[in-house]
Amino acid sequence: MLLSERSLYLLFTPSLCAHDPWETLDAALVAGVDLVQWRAADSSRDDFDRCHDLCRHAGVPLIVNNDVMLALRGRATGAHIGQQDMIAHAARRLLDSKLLGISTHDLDQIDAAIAAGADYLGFGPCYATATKGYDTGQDTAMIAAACEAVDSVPLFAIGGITAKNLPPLRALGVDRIAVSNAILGSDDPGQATAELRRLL
Ligand code: 3NM
Repeated sequence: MLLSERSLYLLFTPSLCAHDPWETLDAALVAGVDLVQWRAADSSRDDFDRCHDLCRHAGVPLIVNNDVMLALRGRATGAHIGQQDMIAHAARRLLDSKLLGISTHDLDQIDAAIAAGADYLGFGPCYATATKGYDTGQDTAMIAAACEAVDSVPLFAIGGITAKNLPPLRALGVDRIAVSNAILGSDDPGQATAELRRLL
């Protein structure tokens, strides 16, 4: 499956799971998560490898947040960086043909990320989210403008997205999302994933 065909991106942080992290990840993969980000700087290499194995068995690419060297050493599919993380051009060079994802928060950052060679973008926060300490979301007009502005690479809307608040985003043009709490914090991660998948 091409990256452009993937639309439900799980940010996986074992410590944020309401239940057993590995059962959570497994249930999410079975129910339709089709891209995973390892977002767990404090976790062990064994945990990373376990995540990697689960994703590989599911045929789902694994992206490492903010650690290009782990992405390379750990044979991940790519790495994701934010605006404060490693400089995008350096990450692009180090990753070579591996995927590079970049978080963006406005149209200038979108242009810069594409110019730096991002393979996909995150754009947010769409809503307030405790996961990253954002108190408010972007203007709806800004979210629509971001979706409209990007057609050369996939754009994943992110930040506070749940099954309840996804439909208005869909109406703004959002067709790919990245989530953490909506799945990891759910009592039934498989059902939560299936519901998001249905809404996409
Ligand atoms: N980045 P949840 S929002 C990691 O706007 C992250 O760039 C964001 O987690 C951005 O789905 C966010 O629990 C948190 O809100 C996503």
